[in-house]
Amino acid sequence: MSNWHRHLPEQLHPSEIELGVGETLPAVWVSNWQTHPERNVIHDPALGWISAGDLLDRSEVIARRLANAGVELGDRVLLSAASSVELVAAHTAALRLGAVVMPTNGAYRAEEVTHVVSDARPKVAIVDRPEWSEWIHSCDSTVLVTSPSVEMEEGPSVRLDQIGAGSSALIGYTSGTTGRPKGAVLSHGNLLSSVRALEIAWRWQPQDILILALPLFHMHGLGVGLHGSLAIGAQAVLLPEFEVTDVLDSIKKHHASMFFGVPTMYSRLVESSRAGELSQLRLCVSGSAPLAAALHRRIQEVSGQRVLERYGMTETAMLVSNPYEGERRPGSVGFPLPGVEVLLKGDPPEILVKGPNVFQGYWERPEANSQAFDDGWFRTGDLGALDPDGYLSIVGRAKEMIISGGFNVYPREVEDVISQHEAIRECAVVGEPDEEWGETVVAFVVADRELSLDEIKNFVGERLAHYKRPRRTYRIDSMPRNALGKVQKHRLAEQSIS
Ligand code: MLC
Ligand code: AMP
Repeated sequence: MSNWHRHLPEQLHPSEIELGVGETLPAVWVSNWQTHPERNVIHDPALGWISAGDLLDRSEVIARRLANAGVELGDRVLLSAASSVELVAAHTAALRLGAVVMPTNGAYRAEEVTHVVSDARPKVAIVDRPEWSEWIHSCDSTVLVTSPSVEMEEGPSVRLDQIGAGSSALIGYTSGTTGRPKGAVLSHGNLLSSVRALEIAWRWQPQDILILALPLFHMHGLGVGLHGSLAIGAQAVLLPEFEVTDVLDSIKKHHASMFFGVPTMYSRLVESSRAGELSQLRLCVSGSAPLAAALHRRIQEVSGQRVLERYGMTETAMLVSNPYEGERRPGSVGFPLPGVEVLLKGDPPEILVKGPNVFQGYWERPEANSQAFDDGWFRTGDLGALDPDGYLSIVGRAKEMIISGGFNVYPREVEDVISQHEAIRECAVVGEPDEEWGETVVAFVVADRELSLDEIKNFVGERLAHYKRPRRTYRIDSMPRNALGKVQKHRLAEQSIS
């Protein structure tokens, strides 16, 4: 299934689509910056607007510092910080140097940080949390740890923008059934083709101003929001935290035209008495988790906005989107984006994809790679259904994963941690539907003694990112198991709870 024409403006034929797969992100960005150095590109609350010329200079200076520190083509650079102009300059500098950026969630705790560091062995880590330095050095003392301003010695000028479209750009960590995050390697061609497809499908223009309150360490904020704005030569207003008032104030102040968010953000926005101010935007996009049809309708009621829901993944960037023109169907994710092909296979039908956006494979995981692909098609682990007129809906997941507020939680990872608690004999973690978070993490435990929720929450919170902590815990007498001894998660709710 492709149906790309559903995304195209009337005058554009599918054969004329140019996804720029032969180019790299920095080549496109630098060309924009050099053409219009006076244009404002990024705004952050501390520095205000910075111009394209300024970003060009900043990225060059930081690239020189990274090179002087020994970063070479193909070396990894870990990046984890609140959104800022400095972070953008560091990110663009690393890519211009040909390094591979590892965007890393700032909520990670010691074990999560050491896992990604020992897995991908970055040469430099650019982080804004002081405790990370010790965590990183505990597993690799050779990593140079620095802050987002990259205060390091400059060194002579270096050759930048030398890489090709097939070169790796990002390693995005994402789990899977094993519970240990794997690095998804995306090339410049993968990321640029996805942005170009969105440019066409969403009519993204240089005059657009995006309010970007998503963190810059995941595909949504980074691969869509930031990379898209820079490639199109548009503007992005960075908000280091999501606050309803800040988002609405920024829309007004900057005469913004777009907002991208996860469903939890929209559920908070509609609660505001000022939600009607969203009507000022040209486009509101939702993704990373299912947008409930009722919330989709509620947003339209209070603001007139028909939110455009789209579907993506770390491994594939953006895949499927509702159309800009025509019906944006609540509960559906729409049609494959230009360049992307989708196939439903198996029973229940799993969504498989092919296209220039599909990643290069998992970092140093040949076995995971062979399981991830089926005859050249990438297996998303999501279950799909097609409406008779071609709209795709995500109806479930073949993979065991909870999406809470747009962040993925893998039950196995949380179970492994809870099981280490001295009083817990067995545990099972599941997702429960939740109006604000979409799903929320819930733990069922068989324990030797009475345990408070806080005890388990804190135990997990010390070892894993805050969003992986259970919000509810039930103590049960025994785990429901099948004849083979496997825990039957669907029967957990029936257990007598003490
Ligand atoms: C924060 N908390 C969460 C949480 N975020 N708990 C569960 N799930 C989450 N996602 C916790 C806090 O630690 C705190 O706990 C409590 O909830 C309330 O915090 P808050 O201040 O209200 O939360 P806030 O910081 O405002 O965060 C909410 C949020 C954030 C929605 C802004 O979660 C967020 O930025 N989500 C976006 C995730 C994202 O970018 N996903 C893209 C993945 S890419 P306590 O105990 O202290 O009260 C992808 C591909 C694709 O999926 O298709 O895009
Ligand atoms: P991640 O691994 O963080 O990139 O998350 C990717 C997963 O998020 C997908 O496999 C889907 O399960 C889910 N996802 C992304 N967008 C949507 C959406 N619009 N509706 C439902 N699920 C989504």
